[in-house]
Amino acid sequence: MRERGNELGKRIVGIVAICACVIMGGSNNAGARQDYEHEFPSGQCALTGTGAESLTPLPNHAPSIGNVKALTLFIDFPDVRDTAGVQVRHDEFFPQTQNWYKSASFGKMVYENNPVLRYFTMPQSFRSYGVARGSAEATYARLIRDLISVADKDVNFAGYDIYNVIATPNAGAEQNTVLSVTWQMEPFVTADGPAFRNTSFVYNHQDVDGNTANRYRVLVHENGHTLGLPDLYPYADEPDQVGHWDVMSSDWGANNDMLAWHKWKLGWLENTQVDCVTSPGATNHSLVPVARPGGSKIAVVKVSDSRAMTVEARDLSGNDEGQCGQGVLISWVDTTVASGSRPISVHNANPGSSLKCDKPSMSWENNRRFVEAPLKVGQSFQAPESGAVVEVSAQNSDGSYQVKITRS
Ligand SMILES: [Ca+2]
Ligand SMILES: [Zn+2]
Repeated sequence: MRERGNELGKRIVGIVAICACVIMGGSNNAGARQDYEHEFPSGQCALTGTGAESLTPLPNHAPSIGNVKALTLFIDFPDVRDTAGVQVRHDEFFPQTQNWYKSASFGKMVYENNPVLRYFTMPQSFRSYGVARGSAEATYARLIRDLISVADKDVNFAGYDIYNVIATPNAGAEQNTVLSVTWQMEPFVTADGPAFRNTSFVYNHQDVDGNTANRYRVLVHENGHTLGLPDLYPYADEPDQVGHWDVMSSDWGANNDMLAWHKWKLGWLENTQVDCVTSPGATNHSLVPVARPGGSKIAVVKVSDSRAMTVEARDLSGNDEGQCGQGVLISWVDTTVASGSRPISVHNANPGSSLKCDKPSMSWENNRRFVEAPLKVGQSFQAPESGAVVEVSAQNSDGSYQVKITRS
């Protein structure tokens, strides 16, 4: 469990959600959907490492292309009954989560929400489950088994890619304690057949500075795990290296999109939208901001089979509406690194920036620290590892950035 103070040094803010993806083997094709068509990342820059940022889709995760079926269930407990009503809780997450994925995927992922609009009261008290940040798999297996026991007669569990279990917001935790988590487990036995392979649990609220409009974003983050994405924030007590540039790093506060690497990984970018830079010499790239459809989205400067520097443009459009800084963002991806061990690191091009950003997403020190991470027009950067030089020469009238990359 990690906690952070904000700039006031008073409020304790837990950090986003914990990834606890447990892959327990079993048949790779159990429950596989026939309509899942994924253009797998390919080409010289498709790194081959097998860590959390591997470009090979993991078995048994939810598809990220086409119709993705989510079953959304609501739970409360004998000692913590819901008081606000299920529709209120539902509307915190939908349709915003669906819209977020539609925008982020450029319409390639269609998030089908199937809510059961009632609270199922669990057979045991919230206290008895001992839900805490970092709770073991057994705790969540018990929750799922008990939910099945109370809901199976009323709900057909079969045929879903994602199972959302949303607890009444008053269950057990202060607002700023993060309990939300996603598990991948062997499917559970239900009267309808196997179910609950990929399950996202959401608790309480994640409000920042009284802003309640973006409570849904924790579900976007958790569902990102069901698609196979890792946590980009560090589990250990070490500096964050991504800030607000990906919802798998920061899911609090104002809206943000995903890094282009994640969009490539999920099949939301065509391989033709990836500029692979492997040879010495200069190349020119016109990069369309990742939140906008079309065009080249990412230049990948491959350093080794498992490591690359990535170059992408960010602006304030689409899901990046909540950003403050914009420009050309440079990151390093290492496909040998595990979730929560900083598999991606963003380069901060303007560490001394004094940009004043009053958006609620930027109330954390680490997010503010990376607000102006992108290179602006006229700025350049020489990468210490590859020796490659990235120069941002102009912003075109269509919003794309003109970038020159020179490899030695
Ligand atoms: Ca049933
Ligand atoms: Zn997470």
